[in-house]
Amino acid sequence: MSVAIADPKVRRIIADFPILQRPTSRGKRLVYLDSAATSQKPQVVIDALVNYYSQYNANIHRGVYEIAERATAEFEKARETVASFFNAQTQEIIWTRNTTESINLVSYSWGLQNVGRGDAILVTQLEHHSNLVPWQVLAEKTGAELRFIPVDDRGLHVLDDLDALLDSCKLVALSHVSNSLGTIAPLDIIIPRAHAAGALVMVDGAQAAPNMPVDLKALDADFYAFSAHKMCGPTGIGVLYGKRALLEGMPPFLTGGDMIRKVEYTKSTFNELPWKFEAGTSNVADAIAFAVAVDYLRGIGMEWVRDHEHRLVTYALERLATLESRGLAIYGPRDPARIADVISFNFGDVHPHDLASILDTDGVCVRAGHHCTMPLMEKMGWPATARASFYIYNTEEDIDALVTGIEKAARVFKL
Ligand code: 7TS
Repeated sequence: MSVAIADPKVRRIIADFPILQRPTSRGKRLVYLDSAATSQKPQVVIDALVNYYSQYNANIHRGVYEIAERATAEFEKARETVASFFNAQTQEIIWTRNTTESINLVSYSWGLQNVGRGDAILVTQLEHHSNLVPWQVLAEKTGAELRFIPVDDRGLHVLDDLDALLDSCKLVALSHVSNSLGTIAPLDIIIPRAHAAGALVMVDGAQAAPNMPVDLKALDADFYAFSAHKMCGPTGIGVLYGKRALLEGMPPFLTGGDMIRKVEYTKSTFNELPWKFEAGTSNVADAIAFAVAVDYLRGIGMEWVRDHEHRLVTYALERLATLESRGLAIYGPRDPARIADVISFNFGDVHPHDLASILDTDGVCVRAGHHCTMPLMEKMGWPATARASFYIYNTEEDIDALVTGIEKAARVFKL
C-alpha cells in the first residue's frame, strides 16, 4: 500500500496526517487530489479540537471563571496568530464561517451602503459562484451594473480594456487563484489600477491563502476572504480581512449578542472592531484549531508550499501531456508559473464523473463537475471537467497514480 517517498520533508508531512495512513475500503493507498475542495487535517489540528472540548469548553467574552477566561484568551490569541501570519492588524481579522460568508458580509454591509445606480461592480469570468452571486444580488438590489474582466481560452485575464471597465467602478471583486483552472490573477497590476480609478478591491483568497505566501499589507487589497478548511484547519471557520478604516465605517452585517456595547429597548450601540461583525456565540473551537493549522503551515513555510506545488504542477503537466495524443484535453494556463494548485482536464468523450469513479477504485480522489464556476464552463464550452488539485502532502507518486488511473479509464472506455 505504501510507496517510497524520496523527499524526507514530504515524508514527515505525510506522517502528520492520520487519514493518509489508512488504506481505502478497497485496500488502496489514499491518493488525495482534491485539496482545492478541502484539505486534509494534521493530527495537531484534530488534537486542538479535542483538547478544547475536553479541557476548557466554555463560552467566550462573558464568563469570569477559569475555563471561560482560558477559552476567551485562546480564541483572541488565535486571531493574533492569523493576523500576524497574513501581516494584518488584529482588529482587521473578522471571524466568519467561510469565504462565502466573508464575501456576503462585504456585499451586504459595504455594498448596500456604497453602491448605487450608475456605479459598476467589476468581477472576472473566472469567479467561483461565491464571488459572483453576491455581486449579482447587490447589482440587482442597487441598480448597479455588473461587468466582467474577460479571460482567454487558457483562462488568463485579458486586461486590454481595463481602463474602460474601471470607469465608474466602485468595487473590483476577483479571485486571487481560480479554483477551476488554477490561474493566478495579476493582482500586482489590477489592484493599483483599480485604486487609481477610485475603486476598492475585494480579493477572494480561498485558493491562494492555503498555497502561497500572502502579505496583506503588501498586497494592498481592501478586503480579502479565505476559509480555514482549505488550509489544514477545520470546517466552519473563515476570515474576512478588511482595512481598518473601511471596517470602522461599515455597519454590522448580523446583529444580536456579543456585537453590541449598549442595548436599550429601542436602540443599541455597537461594539468596536473586530467584534462589531461577530454576532452570537462564535465558533470558538474551530478558530483555536485554525490557529494551530496556521502555526503548522508557518513551520512548513509558505515559500516551500508554493515551490512544492510548482514542482508538482510542472510534473503533472509533463505527465498529462503524454496522454494528449490519446485524447486528453488539458485546460487552463500551461505555464506552471501562472498556476497555483489546480489542473482541470477531460478525456475524450468520457464524462468526468465516470473518470472520477474509475480513479476512485484505485484510491485516487479528484473532483468532477463544474466546480461552482458554471458561467466559465459555459463560456469555454465544457459541460464539466475533472480536476486534480495538489497540496503539501502530495508527491510525484500521486501524479503517477493519477496518470495510471487515466490510462486504465482509457482501456475501460476503449480510447
Ligand atoms: N472561492 C473560491 C475561489 C473557492 O475555491 C471556493 C471553494 C470558495 C470561494 C467558497 O469557499 P467556502 O469555504 O465558502 O465554501 N471552492 C471549492 C472547490 O473548488 N471545490 O469545492 C469547494
